[in-house]
Amino acid sequence: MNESGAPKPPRAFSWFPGHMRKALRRLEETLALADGVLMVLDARIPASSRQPELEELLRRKGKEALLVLNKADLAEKAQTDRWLAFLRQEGHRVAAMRAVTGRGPGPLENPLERLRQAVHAQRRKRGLLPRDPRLVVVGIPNVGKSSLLNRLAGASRAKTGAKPGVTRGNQWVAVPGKWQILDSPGILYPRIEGEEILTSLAATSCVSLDAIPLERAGGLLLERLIRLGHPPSGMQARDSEAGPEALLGEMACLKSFLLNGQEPDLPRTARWLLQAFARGELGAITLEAAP
Ligand SMILES: Nc1nc2c(ncn2[C@@H]2O[C@H](COP(=O)(O)OP(=O)(O)OP(=O)(O)O)[C@@H](O)[C@H]2O)c(=O)[nH]1
Ligand SMILES: [Mg+2]
Repeated sequence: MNESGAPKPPRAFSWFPGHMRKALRRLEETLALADGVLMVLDARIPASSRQPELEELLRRKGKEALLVLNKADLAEKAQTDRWLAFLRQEGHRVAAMRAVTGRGPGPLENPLERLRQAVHAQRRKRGLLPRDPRLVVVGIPNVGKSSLLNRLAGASRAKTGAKPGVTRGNQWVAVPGKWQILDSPGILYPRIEGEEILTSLAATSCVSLDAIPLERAGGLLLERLIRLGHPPSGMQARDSEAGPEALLGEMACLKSFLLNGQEPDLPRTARWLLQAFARGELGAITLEAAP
């Protein structure tokens, strides 16, 4: 209760520690060197994987980012197309991508080539020799920044991993005759305002499962999957009235995740569900519909 006697709103599950501010400041310095910025989003959660502080910084610096809807192979094609249209309408240049396979820029070829021409023209005007454009890859943890860098470099040059926070320090990778690319560490924390965003981020491994209310996020994901018409196999759409915890209990029984052979093991079930979704084992599913 606060002074007026009204119940306090639930505390948003959010953190914005000092090192985030430090990361933004460091990124600000890096951006001064950058000719182009690749902002990587997860195509399954395009809204929650945007980073308002980062976008604000780019606006302030007059840097236009090329948006990359990555992991498009794990999202629904029709939804991704709607997101592309929406983001273009917002004035962004944007492409869908599967960074983890293939080589070279793929759908980023044209925008990157235009950037290259612009950088050369600008330098010529100033009487300078041409040089390869410097690209900076940014985004929240685990969206595929290092994978994208590797794809653009045509080789495994940066370490990748299924957990958030794999990249630790800044690393420049030169692709002679093409680009120089900076893989910034994935320490631009997402802004977590409310359980819905938290669930999106947990389901895509953008936040560590050890840092969140696991059962709540798992239950909410299950509820959302059912609502979206993608119940995990064995679950049925009619269960959507049951509430997240009951649904998770049902899922536990279905999977035989039981404590002492009888009690549903909710944390284990939640972890399994969130991780299975993150890996795409429940199918290609977009969690956040385009506005
Ligand atoms: N299916 C699929 N998986 C991808 C794609 N891009 C990246 N991944 C996987 O997602 C996980 C994270 O990829 P990284 O490239 O390490 O992501 P990051 O943004 O550099 O992560 P941090 O450095 O931890 O912030 C890895 O397991 C990748 O294999 C994609 O387009 N499709
Ligand atoms: Mg990385």
